[in-house]
Amino acid sequence: RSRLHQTESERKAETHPLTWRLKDTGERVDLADYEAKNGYTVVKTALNGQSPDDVIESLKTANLRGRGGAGFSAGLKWSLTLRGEGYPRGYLVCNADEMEPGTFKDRLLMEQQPHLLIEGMILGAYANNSKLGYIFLRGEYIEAAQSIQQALEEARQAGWLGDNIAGSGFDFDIVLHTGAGRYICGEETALINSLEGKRANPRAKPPFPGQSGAWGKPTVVNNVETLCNVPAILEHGADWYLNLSGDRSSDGGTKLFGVSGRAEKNGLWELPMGTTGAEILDRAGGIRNGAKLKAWLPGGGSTGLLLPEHLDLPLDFDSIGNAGSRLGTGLLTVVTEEQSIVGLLRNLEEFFARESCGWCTPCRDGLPWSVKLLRALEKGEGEEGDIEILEMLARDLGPGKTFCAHAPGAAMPLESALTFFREEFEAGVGRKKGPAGVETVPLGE
Ligand code: L3W
Repeated sequence: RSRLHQTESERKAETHPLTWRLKDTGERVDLADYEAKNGYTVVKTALNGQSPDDVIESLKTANLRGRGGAGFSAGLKWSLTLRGEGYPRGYLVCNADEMEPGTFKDRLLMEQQPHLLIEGMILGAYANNSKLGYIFLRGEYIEAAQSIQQALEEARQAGWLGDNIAGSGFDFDIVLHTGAGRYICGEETALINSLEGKRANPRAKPPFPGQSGAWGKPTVVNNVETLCNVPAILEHGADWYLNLSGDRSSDGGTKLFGVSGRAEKNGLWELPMGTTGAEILDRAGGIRNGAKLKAWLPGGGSTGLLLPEHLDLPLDFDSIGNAGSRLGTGLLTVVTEEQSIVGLLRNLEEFFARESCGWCTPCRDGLPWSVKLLRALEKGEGEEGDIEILEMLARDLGPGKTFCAHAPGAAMPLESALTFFREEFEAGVGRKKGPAGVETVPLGE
């Protein structure tokens, strides 16, 4: 079970839009619990009192940026969808294919609070003129699937899904679609192909899904956490939401931040956007067994490594981007001095190589090549020139060289590791065994 390390008394409706209704026991918040805490009231008021454009305007003002990792403005995405007379109604798709290494935030939301997601999707569908929504869920998330399925039944029976929702004349329902557990299905156009029953290869963009997505119709794809922010923004207002980050970040709002790897107390916290890595690590009780921090990934395996000196940066999209990495999913992976950076990269690149769809050559052939070199360097059996090839791969798998963001995501930790920890790679050249005293520990322990 995903762990939220904030008690009910710490979480308030005024400051914790995503988590204030959760129970300390981690039990699922059912419809009765959810409605008792104001659940679905904003569906009634928004669908009867606001136009779709009003909803979109609120999202834009709140500066809600995509929580899947890319940080694209949700309001802008919604405003770019084809709409109006003559256009067929499209689809709203929730990207719940959470598989980024070290990331488990959406699982908590779906297992424990599925009605918040459904409420966010109803509002999203209203704004985008969609009659049907899909939740594309990672296949291994069995408990989340049960939780969502049960919540969908409850919502239908209560009239929150179906025809004429809250007497507004708006019809909407949601289909839960479970995937087969492939990372590439989280790429929005691969997800759409998979939903259509095709092989999950990404499509070229443009056209963006908002113009031509599932079955050629306008399709909006949003991450779980992004959609879960929508009800509170409409209930309390865009300015309220923006101010939740105070002067920590101009991004506004809160974020589910988390820690995994070698911290004392791995888990999740809902904190203002712009909270620093140091504060989050502090909440996690610091590094396990008093070890020393060597590096950290700010938001999953497809983000660049940062150093201890970066811990005081505000964790938001621009600050982490300016430091040469990406906020990504905002779930930190802690790497200590005893761990091998070459081993860490070998582990990550094995994952990315395995999860490549194989559609374009640099990704299909480049990622296994990096794995081969990293395995050799880890064993101390690397050859002269291997590091230069890895540098070339990090460059040639970068943005703009491949069909989708998969290979550029894989290149990011590699490039940063070669920049910050080159001596560890050099130590693996021409030796018969790994560098003394450096232990290799896989991620995801
Ligand atoms: C209309 C335009 N729409 C961009 C839309 C686009 C998409 C969104 C972001 O993901 C991230 C990376 C990792 N008109 C538009 C437009 N859009 N320009 O905005 O697009 P983009 O291309 O910036 O990124 P992306 O390919 O959607 C890349 C993260 O994904 N990642 C993995 C994440 C995994 C999880 C998970 O397991 N939960 O999140 C891997 O790279 O952080 O930043 O909707 O259509 N002109």
